Amino acid sequence: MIILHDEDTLLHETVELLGSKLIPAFESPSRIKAIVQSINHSGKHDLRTITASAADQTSAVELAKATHSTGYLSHIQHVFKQWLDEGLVEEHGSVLPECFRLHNTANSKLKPPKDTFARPGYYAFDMSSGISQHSWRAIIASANLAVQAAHLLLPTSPTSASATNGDETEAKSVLALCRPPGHHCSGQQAGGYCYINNIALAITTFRHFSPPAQKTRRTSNPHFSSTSRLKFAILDLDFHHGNGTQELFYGDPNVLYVSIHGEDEFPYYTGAASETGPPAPDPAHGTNLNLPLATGSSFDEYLRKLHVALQAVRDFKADYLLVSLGFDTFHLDPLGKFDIRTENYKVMGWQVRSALRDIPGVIALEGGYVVDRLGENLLNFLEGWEIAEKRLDCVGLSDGQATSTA
Ligand code: SP5
Ligand code: ZN
Repeated sequence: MIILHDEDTLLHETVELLGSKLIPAFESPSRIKAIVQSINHSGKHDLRTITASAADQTSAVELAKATHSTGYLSHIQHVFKQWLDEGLVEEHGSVLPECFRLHNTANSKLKPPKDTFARPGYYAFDMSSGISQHSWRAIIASANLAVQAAHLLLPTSPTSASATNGDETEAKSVLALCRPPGHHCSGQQAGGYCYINNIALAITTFRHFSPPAQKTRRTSNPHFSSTSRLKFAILDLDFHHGNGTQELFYGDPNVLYVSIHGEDEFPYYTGAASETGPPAPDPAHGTNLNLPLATGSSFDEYLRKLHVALQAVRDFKADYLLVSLGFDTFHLDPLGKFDIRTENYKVMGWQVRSALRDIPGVIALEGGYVVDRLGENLLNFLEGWEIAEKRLDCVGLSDGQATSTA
């Protein structure tokens, strides 16, 4: 597997509230360090450490404008310095929101508050989206990884990757070690550790850079001026519902969003099975599929939902697959509540890729907070994925039986 990593993603370091205590955020640089170390140690994958050039950064910001408002992006980029200059935060501190958007009858047209101190609450929906000194660099590096992953899968890409042994095969899937993650944020609100929706940027990249023959129909994204008839399927396997991704593509008939997530868990207000897209006869009706799963569920119960999800993705006949991959479904995760074990991820990876074998796929990392188990969980998922992709035989992966070892 080609795996993309950028060391700048380690620069974002913030805090969050646990009860009334401020603690280092669970979403920490050590997550990526642990994953990179495990990948290197395994010697199994084509890990490419890249650094976003100035042009890459500019391009990522331009692509992000199809997804996020310019006011929001500018806020995320500049708020730390503004707070620092006004003495509101210390050099090694974090910007956190105070007062959130207030829904009210009299003044429904909300605008950013004039007070710098109040603005983070306008551009966030929770308090786990703090901004530190170098967060912006990490956020852009993370987004760029998703963009570069998409570039590697484009049919005409000169960098379209051959395997490490130099054979002619084009890459079928690329994993982007995104950090910070992306699936909780949409237009102009950060939240759940997310600032830019990395998956959305990958989709915008496909739409923008695909050969002209594939770009004949106008997209439904009002911010995106190009045209495209490409279809995308997003499979969200993080423990939490990807409210941001759902929101971005809810009205888009060319993007299917499917998610398996903890029922009634964070982000609490989205993720119900009743959220199926705009009402018929809207063409986007039925292009959103939420599969909430009770907390405490076993891997067998998870697999039943996964089969429903994979059938929906197959039926959609997408040109590209995007996987939001979170390991907070792990049984020990501090923020997740499923009973999924390390060896189960091999089955999960196999199930996904064997059902969707021929669709070029970008996998973007989302959550997962048991730092010292992240590497092995990811390696298991990739092993199952590659067994399926290469059509190798492996006993036990098709029926979840590879669950009893280790
Ligand atoms: C990308 C991602 O996984 N974001 C998740 C952010 C979740 N943040 C809030 C979770 C609240 C859980 N309640 C605290 C339980 C402490 N044991
Ligand atoms: Zn999560």
